[in-house]
Amino acid sequence: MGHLTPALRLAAMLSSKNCQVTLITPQPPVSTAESSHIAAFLAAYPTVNRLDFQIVPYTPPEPTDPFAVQFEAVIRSVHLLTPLLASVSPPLSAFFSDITTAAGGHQVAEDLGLPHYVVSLSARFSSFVASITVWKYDGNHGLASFDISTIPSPFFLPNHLFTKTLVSNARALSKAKGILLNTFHAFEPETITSVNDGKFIPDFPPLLPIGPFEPHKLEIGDHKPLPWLDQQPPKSVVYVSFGSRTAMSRDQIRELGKGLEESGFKFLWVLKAKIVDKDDNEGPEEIVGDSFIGRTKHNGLVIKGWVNQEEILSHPAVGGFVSHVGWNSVMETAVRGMPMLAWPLLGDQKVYAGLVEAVGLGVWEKSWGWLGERLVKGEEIAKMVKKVMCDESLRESATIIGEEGMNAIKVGGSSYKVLMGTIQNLSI
Ligand code: BUP
Repeated sequence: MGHLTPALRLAAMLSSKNCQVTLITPQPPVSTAESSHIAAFLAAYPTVNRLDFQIVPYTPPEPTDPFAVQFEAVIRSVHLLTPLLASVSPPLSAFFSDITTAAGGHQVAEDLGLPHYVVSLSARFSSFVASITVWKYDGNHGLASFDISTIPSPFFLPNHLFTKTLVSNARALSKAKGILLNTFHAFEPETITSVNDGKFIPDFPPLLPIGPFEPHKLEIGDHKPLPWLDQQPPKSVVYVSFGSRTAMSRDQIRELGKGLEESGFKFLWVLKAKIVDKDDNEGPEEIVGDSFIGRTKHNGLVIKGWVNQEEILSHPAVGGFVSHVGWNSVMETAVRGMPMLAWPLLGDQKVYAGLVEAVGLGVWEKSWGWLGERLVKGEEIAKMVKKVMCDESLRESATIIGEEGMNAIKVGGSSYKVLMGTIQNLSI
């Protein structure tokens, strides 16, 4: 969802600015969240063309993350896209692809003679990915201000499938016409300026910060926690969610429950227990226990399934967010000026946790490591939740970030100007 969501939002943003958008939808999808979002999106934006793309199934040599398998299947099937896209009417003027499929995307765009734009997340991680082409894998990563301990370990293994794919994507980045980012200048000023001034990688394409991406208005999710939130005092509730594919251990779930209870704050906890939502069939009581639900029923709400996160973050009762620091969540929190507690789960998320802490949007307890790496006890969690909810200077700095984010996307703001300039270039 962390890659589908920005793609759909970008499609909506372009469509609302009179661009004719064709959305390529790989078939079959992996998760229910994916298929329901695509269906709801196409219903809400009827002028967007849908182009189903039958991907060739891929069976990995050993069991692995179903989302990684899907990425691999898409990458392996990408050559089949060129003939499909060649017949789209009216003819395409540009091809946009996610950073995870940048190499294939570049090839398709080149075959069709189209400019290629890469859609990516943060400036920091995108430029970091680009830098791996000039790495020596000896710790010399070429980015002076980058905390090497936040770099995902597969990056140090050149023969790892993940790293090989990234290296080919990184090469494609430097050949793109531009790299569209769900970020804003004031959030990552140093990286954006140094890349765009050519100081980082000479002749690198422009980073185009056009975020925070506007939310799309899709009716998804069976859970409507808003009536419960409506009854809570302002900034009294901590929202807890670790993304759509967190398989947290039962022990950690128990400690998290203890921590929330001990913190004394009200909580809205969106619980996920399996990597793929289709397999996640247990009710919340079965996971956290009836006694927990009973004890906390006046202070907390535990729900399973998809919620409208942006609606929750916009609710006045919500005062802080405990998050796995997926980049979309970071931007959704930043633009609302809400403090967050970063608890990274995998991949690029330690990089984001570091950034969240450095800009003053939130706190990160590094000693917890990756979510699942060690059992973090309830009392440790309670302490950090209190910090996020009570630290006034953190709330002030987060508020300033929120104002900067809102300014970036309003008419005449930095992100607005970059988006309009990009659209103008498409019609040249
Ligand atoms: Br879960 C969940 N509702 O219930 P990130 C997520 N989201 O709106 P990452 C909901 O999905 P992944 C839910 O607002 C964000 O836009 C959320 O993206 C939305 O996480 C998106 O935060 C999740 O970048 O993706 O890890 O990249 O959740 O698929 O692991």
